[in-house]
Amino acid sequence: MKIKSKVLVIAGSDSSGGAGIQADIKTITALGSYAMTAITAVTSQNTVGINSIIPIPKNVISKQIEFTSKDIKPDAIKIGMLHSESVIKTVLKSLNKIKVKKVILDPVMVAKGGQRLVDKKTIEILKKNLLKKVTLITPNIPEAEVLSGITIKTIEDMIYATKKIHVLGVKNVLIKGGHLETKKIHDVLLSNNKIKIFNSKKIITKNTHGTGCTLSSAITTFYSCGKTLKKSCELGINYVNHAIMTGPNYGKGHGPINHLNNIEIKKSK
Ligand code: PXL
Repeated sequence: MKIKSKVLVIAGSDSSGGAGIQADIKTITALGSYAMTAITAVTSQNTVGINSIIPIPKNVISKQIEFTSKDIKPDAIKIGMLHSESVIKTVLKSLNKIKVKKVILDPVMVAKGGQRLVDKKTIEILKKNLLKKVTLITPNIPEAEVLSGITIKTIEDMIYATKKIHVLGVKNVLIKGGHLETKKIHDVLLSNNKIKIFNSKKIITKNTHGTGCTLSSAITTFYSCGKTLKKSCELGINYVNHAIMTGPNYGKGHGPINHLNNIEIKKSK
């Protein structure tokens, strides 16, 4: 298979392999592109919870981004967990230097088990400074509530929240509807001042660890290959739905999904 594009991921490491940088690399690779990484923090975790988060020093984060990109220029960047104000400022400086146009931000704030991954001040800096540099942001409902300042209970609320977040300076907004108590799942995209709603079947499972990381990486990969943002979202959502449906059911808590669902592996005899 010929490699289709190059994607740089700026995110945290998840030792359990289901979320974070590990999910990002698997997704980008499964979809046929080349993954590069800048690790912001190292978490020790399993499917039940997080044991520790160790930050990577600022200068090491900026070196990973700048030194890597100087040699192999990414077609697009996916940003995941930025756990502190200083990490956001560091990433911003590096983004300004490497000048990559396609930047997708998954504003990771809370882990699947409910544990907070970033503090309040970090969220303020993200809103004030980072959003302007981003092509698309992909919050889930709790993250969209924090960013928009409104309570989200319905699809109409989701649409309103996309507009509130757009006003903060980010060009395109995809709010993921998985947390709402609707019959189907509705993901709402605001792009070019138009609303598009993607409807998916709800899959009843506790194994959804890393769905957010996986979706944003899938969207980034499709987008890096030249697809439109709308098409990239549609294809990304489809990929994650299949990954959930074919999940391996590992671990005692929120297990991982199947990142390889896009690949037909031929069995050798
Ligand atoms: O899924 C959010 C997420 C992102 N990044 C890292 C994580 C998690 C959740 O566990 O550990 C590193």
